[in-house]
Amino acid sequence: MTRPSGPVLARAFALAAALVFVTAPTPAAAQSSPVDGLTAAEIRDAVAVVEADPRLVQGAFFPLVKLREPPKAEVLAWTPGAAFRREALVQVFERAANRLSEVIVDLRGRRVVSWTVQPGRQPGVYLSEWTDAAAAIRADTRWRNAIRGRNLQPKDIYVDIWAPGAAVVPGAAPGARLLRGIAFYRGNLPNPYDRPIEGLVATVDMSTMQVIEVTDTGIKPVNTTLSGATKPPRTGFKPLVVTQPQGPSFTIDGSKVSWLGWEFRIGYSMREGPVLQRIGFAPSGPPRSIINRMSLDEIYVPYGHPDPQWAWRGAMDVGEYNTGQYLAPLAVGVDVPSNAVFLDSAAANDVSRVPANKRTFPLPHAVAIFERNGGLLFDRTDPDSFEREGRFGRELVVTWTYAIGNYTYNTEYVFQLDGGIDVSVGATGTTLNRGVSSAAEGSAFATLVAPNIAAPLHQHFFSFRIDFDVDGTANRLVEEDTHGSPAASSNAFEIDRTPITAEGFRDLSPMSNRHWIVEHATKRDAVGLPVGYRLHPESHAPAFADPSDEGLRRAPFAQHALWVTRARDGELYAAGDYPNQGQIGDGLPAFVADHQSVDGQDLVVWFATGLTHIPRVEDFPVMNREAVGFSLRPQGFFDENPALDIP
Ligand SMILES: [Cu+2]
Repeated sequence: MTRPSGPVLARAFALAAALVFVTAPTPAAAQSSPVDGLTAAEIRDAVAVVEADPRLVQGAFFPLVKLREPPKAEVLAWTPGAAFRREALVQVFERAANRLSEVIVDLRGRRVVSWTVQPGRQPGVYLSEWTDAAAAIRADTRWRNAIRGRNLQPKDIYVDIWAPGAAVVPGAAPGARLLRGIAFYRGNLPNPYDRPIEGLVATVDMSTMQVIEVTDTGIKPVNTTLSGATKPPRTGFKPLVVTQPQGPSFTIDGSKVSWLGWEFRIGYSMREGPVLQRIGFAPSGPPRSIINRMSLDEIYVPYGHPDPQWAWRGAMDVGEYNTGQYLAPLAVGVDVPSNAVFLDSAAANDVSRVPANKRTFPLPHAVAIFERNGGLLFDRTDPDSFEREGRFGRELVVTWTYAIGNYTYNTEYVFQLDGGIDVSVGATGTTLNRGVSSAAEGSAFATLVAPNIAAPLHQHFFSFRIDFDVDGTANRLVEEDTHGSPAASSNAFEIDRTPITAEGFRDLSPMSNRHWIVEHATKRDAVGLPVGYRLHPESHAPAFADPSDEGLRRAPFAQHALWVTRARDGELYAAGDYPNQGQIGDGLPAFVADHQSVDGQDLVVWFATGLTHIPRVEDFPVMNREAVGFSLRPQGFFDENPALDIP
């Protein structure tokens, strides 16, 4: 949602290879795998092949370069050491012609496999556009006059660039690629997001680079001072040290992480960032498959303010901005404890025909992996002797953070000793604020967070694509609702189990404790129950926009929390491949349109967790991390508690 300073700075550097573990000793013979993200060298090779093709026009941009993942059948059939397909997807965008092409490059054969024009489709906002769109707005006389009309100087203004979302811009050419700029006072102060300049929005046609609209709905007070008085640091902190004198209990081989019975790989995409692959677990012996692939595939952040300068704002951060290129450099003592091991990555420079050492920019410390205390795992106490049998828990945390505009999103996958996985996404940063003239104005559809500053109500939806393979690919989704059984007895309650046999969607139902189980179609545990994994929602956020709202209609995962589809190669994103200025019906509605059977099939669960953000005064000028998520727990997957062997 704004200019990403980190990647721009990082462009000054070049990185030899992506996915480098910089703290842990690198194994001598790290094996690569079909699901590994592209290395910096592979990005260079892929772009070089495209640049050698006569179809590439002068000045074209590369908004996205990522691994074209092999068909799932090939991933499942692959064994370490065997040969595998290696292909890249390179988006080519011709700015003046407003034309997107998608090029598949065979990295082994160094050749173009296909070059496909995608008429009417828009790539995500790419890095060069942040500066180019802001420059066009800064040069516009109407905009400059609007700034001066507020007794401010254009040089003191930070222009925040946004995908247009649901904006309707009179005068825009049909299908024009648009970006919008909103304004904040920067002056000589850090972080401008607590100093909104209300009422002023400019729209740029990104083909002509002309500002086609400047709307100014009137002058509101502007905060031009540093928010939050400088206070002396709180005192009394004693050192809190985490040490692992013998090193971590996990090992890393290439992209593969192994930890106390767990095994998984960490892939990477410039679109959604790190992707967990091939997740399996068994307390002893070879890991049993649980999930083939899991990623945070889309985010949707709709604002609930009716003001026309706000009604269009609904950021779809993953697909509209390719969040994978905005991974923040994680730091000990800020993001993670001192026993963390880091992973670096790299993303592609969007400018064509740059020198090879500028082709990529590094994403240092893109992923962190660490163990942490899990508190009490279990205890039982003998009723006669009071002798306790207890175990202390331990967790493996895999985490990364996207810094995208005023928000920072932090994702944590927490692996448990008993086969559980807890997934959470945290939002921190500064709320998107507006200037207001009165407390009453600031309290309508918003929270007044400071004098003349209000934070409009909004929601954050996070879609997770979870390609379950519970003990194999033949799976079944079952919905469980709990309800009272007064006919049996006033105290009685029971469970309804409803198999979801066809592609479609399901809604949250906290009042019936609704959760879902992905079961193997035929396998049973020792007592005859289906082998399965339970998905339990930990938060509940129904969309509050009207169903007719254009933004909501383009975000199917905000309409219904759970969708189930057949596992199909290429169906990776809940709002489709092209959500920027996208089309209603793309993504999940299209995937489920023919209602194929998912009964005993290879299925994918798309689960959206959400946060309804009613801002508090305490969220200003920076909000503390607020997290939402869901948990995955074995249900009948094992024949008894799989943590009985914990020492
Ligand atoms: Cu928020």
